[in-house]
Amino acid sequence: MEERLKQLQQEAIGRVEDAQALKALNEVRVAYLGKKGPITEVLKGMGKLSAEERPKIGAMANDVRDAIASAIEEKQQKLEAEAIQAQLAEEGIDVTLPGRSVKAGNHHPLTNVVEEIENLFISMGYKVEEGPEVEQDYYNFEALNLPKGHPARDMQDSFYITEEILLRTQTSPVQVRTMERHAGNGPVKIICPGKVYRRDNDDATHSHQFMQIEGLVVDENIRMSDLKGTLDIFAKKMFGADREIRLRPSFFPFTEPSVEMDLSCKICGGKGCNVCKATGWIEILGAGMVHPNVLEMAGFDSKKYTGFAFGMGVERIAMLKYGVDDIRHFYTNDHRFLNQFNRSEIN
Ligand code: 2NL
Repeated sequence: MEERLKQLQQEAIGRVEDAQALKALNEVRVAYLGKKGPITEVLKGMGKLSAEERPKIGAMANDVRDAIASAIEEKQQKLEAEAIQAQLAEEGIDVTLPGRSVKAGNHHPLTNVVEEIENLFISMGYKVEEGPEVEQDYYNFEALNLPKGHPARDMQDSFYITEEILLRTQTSPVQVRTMERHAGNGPVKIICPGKVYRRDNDDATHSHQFMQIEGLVVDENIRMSDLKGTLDIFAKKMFGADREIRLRPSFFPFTEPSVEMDLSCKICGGKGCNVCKATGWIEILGAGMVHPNVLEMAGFDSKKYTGFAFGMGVERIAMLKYGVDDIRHFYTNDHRFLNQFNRSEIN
């Protein structure tokens, strides 16, 4: 019996030493110290022993069990410590590695141009007004002297939602709504930036959705010379003090007289090149004196009040300012394009 116990102790401790993982160690515990294990077996067989042998063997069996248990306990602590070390080594962070740079976004070039134009007019006392993109036929057309059936409001050219509701084709409805709010009292001095929509096939110079900025001044004694002076300041501040403007007669249903404004070409200095098509002038916006019908429909007395208005496509202005050759660059979100317009580098 003594021999058997010594042998068990040796065997168990050998297996504890061999165990390389907590799972294997637990198997050793179950095998030697479990209810069906050999030590329990020995203790069960004590009844057959003589009275003097019994306490000796009993004490020895307890010692063997304690020795195995403490060997297991010791090994378990060692394996657990090793497991933590291994995990730490694997999850370790090398704080000496160089960091990954976080790419900061920047403002879209159209946002930059809109804000630049806004600030320019704010400095001349204008207020910025915005309004709905889904608009009533009345505000988009009728109130602008474009009655139903007018050839300039072809159904084919607009995105209609119902007979009376459409996506605005210009930002003028915002100006009409603002004039209505003034209830016949001047002055009105506003610019209206925003998205507009036209049924058109997209190409290098056309987009079915684009941005427009319109300006409107209504007061007593507003004259064509006020319009010309305002546009001249705008052109020089936006494109450089060396630029000239020229006004050509044109037609819009909502202004009378109507003009188109050209900017002197910087590329050829007026001699004639590709961009100005050998004329020395580049067309950049439309304008005119507000049509009396438009003033009257919005509640203004056209004998007392006069006004001027102008409208420009923001993309066209941005293309001329930065030499962009395709309007679609503004909408396709190619970072190689967008990253060239970092605001801190432009302003
Ligand atoms: C263009 C021309 C223009 C206006 C817009 C306007 C607004 C009111 C009354 C009268 Cl409420 N006129 N706006 C006037 C002339 C031209 O836009 O080529 N835009 C891209």
